[in-house]
Amino acid sequence: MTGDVFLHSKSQEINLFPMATNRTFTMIKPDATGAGKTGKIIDRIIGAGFTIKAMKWTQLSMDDAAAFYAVHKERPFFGELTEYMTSAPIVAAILEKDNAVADFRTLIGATNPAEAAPGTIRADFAESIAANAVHGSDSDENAAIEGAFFFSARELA
Ligand code: IDP
Ligand code: MG
Repeated sequence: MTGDVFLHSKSQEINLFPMATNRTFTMIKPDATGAGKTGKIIDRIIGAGFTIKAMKWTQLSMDDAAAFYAVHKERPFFGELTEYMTSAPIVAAILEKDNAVADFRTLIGATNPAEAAPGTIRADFAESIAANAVHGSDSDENAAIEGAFFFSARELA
């Protein structure tokens, strides 16, 4: 949203907010890693123009999942979500691209794969609204918070 603001001069353009919209955070979720879909999903992500800045294979503890999804703790599906997210390994990654947050949400499709547009990652790989293959940050602010949950400052540099 702020990424298109430029200062113009005779010889150059200076982006005033170079970090504003070019990073997002993703997880490949347990249904996808457990079903051997990780490579295909990473291919889709790279094919859509994202650059992987950092990536790790790890498994969430219950404390990790509860902290990561704290925003959803009052929702009826919170218990199901945290059980599911701890059930098998996940792949966490920082992705870079112009307009990363919005473009990645478009690439993955709607939360419920039954409603996800054809050709999106969730339409093609997700099992259900809970086990929906991938996470994608919903704002620049949350992308930064979520990335810092998994990666050190050195890994984010
Ligand atoms: P999002 O992942 O598309 O941003 P959110 O509403 O932020 O969707 O929900 C976070 C995650 O919680 C979803 O990706 C999905 O795994 C799970 N979830 C969302 N709604 C439901 C539901 O109605 N039943 C079970 N799990 C759900
Ligand atoms: Mg969300």
